[in-house]
Amino acid sequence: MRPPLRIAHASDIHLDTDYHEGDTNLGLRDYYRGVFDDLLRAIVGHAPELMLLPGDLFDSNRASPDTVIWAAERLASLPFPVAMIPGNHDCLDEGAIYTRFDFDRPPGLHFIGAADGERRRLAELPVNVWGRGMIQHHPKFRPLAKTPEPEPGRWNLGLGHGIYTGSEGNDYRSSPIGASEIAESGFDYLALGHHHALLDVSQGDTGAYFSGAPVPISPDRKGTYLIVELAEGRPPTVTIHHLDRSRSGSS
Ligand SMILES: [Mn+2]
Repeated sequence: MRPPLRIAHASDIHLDTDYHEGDTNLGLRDYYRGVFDDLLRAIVGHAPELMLLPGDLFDSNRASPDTVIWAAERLASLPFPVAMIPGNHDCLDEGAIYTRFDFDRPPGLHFIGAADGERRRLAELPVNVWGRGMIQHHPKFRPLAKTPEPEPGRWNLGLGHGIYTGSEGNDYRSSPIGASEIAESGFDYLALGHHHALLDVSQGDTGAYFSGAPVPISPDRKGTYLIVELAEGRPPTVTIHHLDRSRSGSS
């Protein structure tokens, strides 16, 4: 009998959008940092046991070293572990942030970047987290290819960053994620990133969501993140939460 598990799921923060050091766009840098701070403060308030961050923490691999270290310190100081993968904006291509700064080193931070996929068995929780590191956002990259068999007695979670293609293939899209791949994954919960709007793509027994981005995607839509409750013998309970820091006040 697995104990209940509370997870926070947030994605697509895009730190350092249009900021790459210097004095230009400092207001925009600080706005995105402020949203990230709001997000982490709100999540801490839910007292989750684990946070999942499926990609695009940074807007590009040109994010400033200052912001990269700032973000790593924020994540490492949380009172629960964080499991994360790269997205297309902070992918593992040449010059990647994650090859310059090891997000897997700070205690409590689990960066999964293996190109063939890797299952991380967390020591601190009865949880396995699987993910695959994106090198290039391309139709040949399948974020959910070759997922492992679920391990009995543990919560089996997945991370993925890509485009949901539904049941009709659409394999010309970059980083396609098909409905059947979700259904066959066996994950108890799959945390997805890339779509900036919240989207429920659950299939079969697998709860699967795009959390949406914490930065509002339009003036009339607030930013979002999810709190997911897993308990033996019932589907995941997913609660949508909103963030609404406006851009006014940033230059
Ligand atoms: Mn993306």
